[in-house]
Amino acid sequence: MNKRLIIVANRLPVTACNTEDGLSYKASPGGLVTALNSLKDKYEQLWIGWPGEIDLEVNDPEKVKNQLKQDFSAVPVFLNKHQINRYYFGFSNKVLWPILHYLPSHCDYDERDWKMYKAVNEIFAEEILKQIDPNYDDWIWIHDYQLLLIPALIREKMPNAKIGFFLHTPFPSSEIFRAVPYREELLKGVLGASLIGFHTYGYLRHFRSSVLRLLGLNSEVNRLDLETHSTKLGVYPISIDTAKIQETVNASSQSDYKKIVQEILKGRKLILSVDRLDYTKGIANRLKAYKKFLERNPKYASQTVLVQIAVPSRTQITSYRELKEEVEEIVSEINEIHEKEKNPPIHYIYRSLPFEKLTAFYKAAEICLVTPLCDGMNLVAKEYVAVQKDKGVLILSELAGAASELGEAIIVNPWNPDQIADAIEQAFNLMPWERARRMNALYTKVARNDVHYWANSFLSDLAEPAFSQNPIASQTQLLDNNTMQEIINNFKKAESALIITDYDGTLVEITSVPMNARPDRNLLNLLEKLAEKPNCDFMVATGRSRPDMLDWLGHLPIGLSLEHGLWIKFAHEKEWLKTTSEEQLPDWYESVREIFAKFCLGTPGSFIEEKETSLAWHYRLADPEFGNWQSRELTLNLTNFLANKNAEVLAGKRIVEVRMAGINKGNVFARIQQLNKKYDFILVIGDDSTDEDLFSAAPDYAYSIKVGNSLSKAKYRLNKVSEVRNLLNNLI
Ligand code: GDG
Repeated sequence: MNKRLIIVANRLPVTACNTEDGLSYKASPGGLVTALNSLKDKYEQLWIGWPGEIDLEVNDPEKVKNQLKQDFSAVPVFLNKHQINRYYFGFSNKVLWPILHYLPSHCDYDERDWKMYKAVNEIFAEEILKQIDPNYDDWIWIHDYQLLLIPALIREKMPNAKIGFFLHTPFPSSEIFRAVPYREELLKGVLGASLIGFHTYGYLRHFRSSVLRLLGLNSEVNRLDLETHSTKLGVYPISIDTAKIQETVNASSQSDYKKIVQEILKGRKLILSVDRLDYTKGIANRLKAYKKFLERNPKYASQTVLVQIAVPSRTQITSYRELKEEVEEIVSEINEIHEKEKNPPIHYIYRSLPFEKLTAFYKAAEICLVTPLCDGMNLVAKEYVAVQKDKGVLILSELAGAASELGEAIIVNPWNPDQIADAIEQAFNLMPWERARRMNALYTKVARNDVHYWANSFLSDLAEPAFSQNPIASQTQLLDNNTMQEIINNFKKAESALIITDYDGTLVEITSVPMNARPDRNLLNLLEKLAEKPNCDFMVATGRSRPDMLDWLGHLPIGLSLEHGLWIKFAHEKEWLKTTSEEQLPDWYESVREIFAKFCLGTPGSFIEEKETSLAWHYRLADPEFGNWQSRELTLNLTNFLANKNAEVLAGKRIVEVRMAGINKGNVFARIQQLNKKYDFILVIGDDSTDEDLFSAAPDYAYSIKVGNSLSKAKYRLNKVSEVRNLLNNLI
């Protein structure tokens, strides 16, 4: 089957323009199109996105669709002005964009924008599903922050789809990201992907931390295991088409542009800045720093010119219009200060130039000044390097993703005008060999990690099935429908069956406060029905204390194994069996309680649960990362302290527990032997590490089921509590 790449982005690679002769199409700017064009030989492609504003009363949508499909392999998602205003200018650019760039002061949240963001993501998802063709091996690659909800929408309908997602912006610290309304929904949306790509490891790290803090999901550095699938996480710094840029530099048209640039320079040295006019790009800060540089070095006012190319962007948004005014005021102010000079020291261009002309500016610039306050990557920095090859100096903000790769640039803090002014001075004074050394090193990196490398490395990681990196999931098979049916049939024909299930995380969801995990009405009904089955012994096996469980389940005619097998009683037994003859509290009990108490003080939110012969330290309510560290520290402390004592340390789900050695959930099988009970059907189900003892002690013919994705000795796996309840419901 042929592979096909379905590329989904807010904008199609071509934008519709209304001309007197009807619609025409021009290439949308940006490196993504170039990047993916280079893959055309390898993969057939289909683009899905917004084609720009098209009046569908004047233009027949079917005709537009056919033309886009035929000429550009593109499928339009038609959006009207109202939809674009709320989804794109509204939620995407007035909420997500500023927060993703650490500038929440630019946020302007309107509930209606969020609703439209959701609705438009759904429209995109529907279009993608419509385009899926069973004759192809379709891979879906979704781009950027405007479309965060799509991966989960597709996953819901196509559980095995190959979905890639690439974020072109930064991903900020969880402390900032938590300010996004509906942040959980957005995270869950993007986690529908099989692979999520970021420009830098820093962004990936922040994403993991948000997922942990806001959704409570732990992840590996490169993978996150969810109930329905695994999502890989990776770092793919986007780049440029270096070879193509070199072609442009060598093209004959360059000489005309060179002349135009020389007319602006009039023999002066060029400092170049190129940005979309966006508050993240630090244009005002940079101009103020240039003002400082001129104050300190007045002679440069006649010898240099700063060309600021500002490409109009998102002009519908007030803060962008205000920024334009602010920048223009600073430019006039600086030029007025130096009015006695023949030519003003800042040349401001507010429009988009043909790329060939931009290249002529890159070529002529002695310095390229790239000082965003925050930037996912910044391709301008890389383009300058590609054009210069062995000359020129790049001054680069440490807050651009590109800084993590381009260390040979002069790196500055964009918030510090003195540092930028110093960097300009330093750049002008660098020895020629030092300039060449830095630029050569930069060029080697940019040429090697070009945009083709970027796209190929993302797609080759997407090609790997997520589960292949997940040894856990592959050992324990997902319980499929056939096995489920087999279990049901064998249970029904069994003469004597035994079912043992864990409680928290198996029959009920884990709650942050353990006492909130009371059984609900449905569960009590289910357990009652199972208890009524004449051919079945049903038992709940839990680490919980006797008082808790007697209060919650004591009235039911079911078996109970409590405190990890310390207390065992089958349904029709009168007496509890205590699996130890010790009557006293264990000798380590008081000391362990003291150690736990010390950790409680040092770990806000954690607390101790005391049971008859065991103690548990819970950290579900503590900061998840800090709680994890502290639990490791505590486990280490306890293991040393208990080395020659009759005790075991268990690290479970957000819990560290100390119990008497040799007492575990598996003890129930020894009791079964003592009682000489014989079963021809056994089913054991659990989610936590303490349930592994149950799985190991069960006879070979037993069905064992792990709930969740972590490593297990169980034969089968179910994803969630509701699936366990569904299986049990099928048995009654
Ligand atoms: C987003 C992220 C990330 C600029 N002026 C003209 C022109 N440009 C082209 C440049 C460059 C592109 O626009 C700008 O790319 P950047 O990366 O600098 O910035 P964003 O537009 O904010 O892009 C960014 C990027 O996505 C990719 O993931 O790096 O962090 O914010 O290619 O050449 N092109 C033409 N005329 C101009 O006047 N033709």
